[in-house]
Amino acid sequence: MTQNTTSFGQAILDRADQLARFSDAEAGLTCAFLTPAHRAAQAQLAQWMEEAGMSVRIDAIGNVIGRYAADAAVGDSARVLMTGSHFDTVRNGGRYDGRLGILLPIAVVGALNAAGIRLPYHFEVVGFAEEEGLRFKTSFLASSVLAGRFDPALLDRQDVDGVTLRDALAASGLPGGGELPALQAAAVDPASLLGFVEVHIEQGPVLLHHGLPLGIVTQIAGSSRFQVRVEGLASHAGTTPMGMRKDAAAGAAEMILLVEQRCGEVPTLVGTVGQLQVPEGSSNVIPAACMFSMDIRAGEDGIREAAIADIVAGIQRIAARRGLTAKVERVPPVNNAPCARWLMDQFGAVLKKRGLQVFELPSGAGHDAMMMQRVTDVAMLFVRCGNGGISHNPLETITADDARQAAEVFVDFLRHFQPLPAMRR
Ligand code: HGY
Ligand code: MN
Ligand code: MN
Repeated sequence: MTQNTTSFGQAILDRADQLARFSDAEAGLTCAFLTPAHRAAQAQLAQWMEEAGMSVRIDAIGNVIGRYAADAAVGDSARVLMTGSHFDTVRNGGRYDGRLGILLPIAVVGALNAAGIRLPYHFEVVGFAEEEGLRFKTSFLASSVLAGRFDPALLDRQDVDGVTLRDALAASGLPGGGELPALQAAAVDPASLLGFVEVHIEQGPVLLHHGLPLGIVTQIAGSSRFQVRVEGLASHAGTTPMGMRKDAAAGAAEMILLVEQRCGEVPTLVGTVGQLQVPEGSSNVIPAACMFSMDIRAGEDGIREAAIADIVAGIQRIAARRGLTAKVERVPPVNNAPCARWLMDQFGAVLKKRGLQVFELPSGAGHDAMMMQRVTDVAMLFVRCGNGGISHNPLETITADDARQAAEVFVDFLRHFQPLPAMRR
């Protein structure tokens, strides 16, 4: 296949720039689920997929799914190799997190189509509508629908303006109008899948430090998220003696330090409090309430669960000692997801053939592949992250040459892809 390789990588980066213009905020890139910017990004992706030669559908949660149909000679028996990643972002995020894993396969399909090459299987590219949880404090909302793992309780979850997920979907004009049966019917039939592969920026410094453009992911670290509400008693900041206070914010501060201390005890364990609020607080009133998020992750589920048990018990101990109450609400956890050796090896064979080092590394970040791993085998190709490996930050970057190499590896992978003879599920 001939392709203009110099422009291949730059074209992908240019599209990431174009997509980043659809933002909820004037400065930087914020693309939360079902905002006008999000709908514009969705429409743009659908257009690019069609131009690349795919037929496009949009499902009940807003996923954009492009299909590059199998070679007609394969007939009705063709199954689907799926790829994709998310197009929502964190607040003031980077332009490659998630999006690279949609834009790169679209470019790859465009090149295959231009060269008149069809694959012996259907190849589907999914733009997942929501992964980061920014608006409804969920995680993997869109891939959970596709994987048939949608939690109906999430329909009642509210955004900061009190709009429920159910109402947001009903107002969106998406097929199914937010009705549960439509969300359930959007699940893919696992028997139709050959596997799921995701290209993603590494979001860390490992490939950069090793001087390598690409890496193959071994497993994706499990994660648990919580919302904690601490309640105390509002009283006068000038007249209440220090020993007589029920200060919810001071209690929360001690709890946050506990998260830091406990998660610092084990190398692969990490814990983050990324949101912290004193609702309706005043500078001269002792805080009656304090709310914070917790995100706890580890490469092993047992290590994560042990830390959570200690932290939740510690939160209750701190609350009791201070005369406070603490309510800990847990978002359904996502367990550690191993990648499939047979798929990893097919990526490895391509890297080797192309003279690239076969380098394997675990992912500390969560990805849509974790949810898809519940219904099919998955693999991930990581692309080097520049600027010291920073991500969830506007400084996140990749080079055009690394994007080119990733796209070429992906083309090679697709053209030599061998399905597993007997699917494991
Ligand atoms: O939070 C994560 O790991 C991912 O970026 N959603
Ligand atoms: Mn992210
Ligand atoms: Mn991501």
